[in-house]
Amino acid sequence: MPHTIYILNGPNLNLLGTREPEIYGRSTLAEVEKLCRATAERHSLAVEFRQSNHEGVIIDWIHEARAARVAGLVINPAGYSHTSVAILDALIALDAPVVEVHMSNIHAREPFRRHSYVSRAAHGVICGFGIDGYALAIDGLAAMIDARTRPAD
Ligand code: CA2
Repeated sequence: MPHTIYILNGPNLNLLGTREPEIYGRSTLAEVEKLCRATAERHSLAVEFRQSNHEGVIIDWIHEARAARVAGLVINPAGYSHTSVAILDALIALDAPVVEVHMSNIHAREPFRRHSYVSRAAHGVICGFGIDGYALAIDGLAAMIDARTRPAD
């Protein structure tokens, strides 16, 4: 059975490719999903790829990932990065590596975007690489999963 990773996307990311191309590029979320599936396949990882505009739904999916004992999780919490202690708490309860991804460089934007509550629960954070950040996040997560599951010698 392949290891499964969850890739969760927060509010408004369903609109990707339709607005603000100078910040987020022209790719759609469907194209991001395709990139994620191709990247995960190279690491023999199965993918659950989801997007929601609702904080509670995202929290329920993190609980679902916990119950399913997923190998790891990639999350772009979008606007909730900067507001959600509840998503942070759900991620803290997940016993698997978490990589937070942002397409834009949040540190070079408005001051309110420079802090992410979610980062406290993240094993790695990637920002500023556009949608390629998702592929980088999966590569990094795969290395973390390998390190955790490799038998000790
Ligand atoms: O850079 C990122 O990936 C963000 O997580 C994107 C969020 C933003 O609130 C974060 O500060 C940084 C925004 C997601 C909404 O994306 C849209 C893209 C195109 C059109 C409309 C929304």
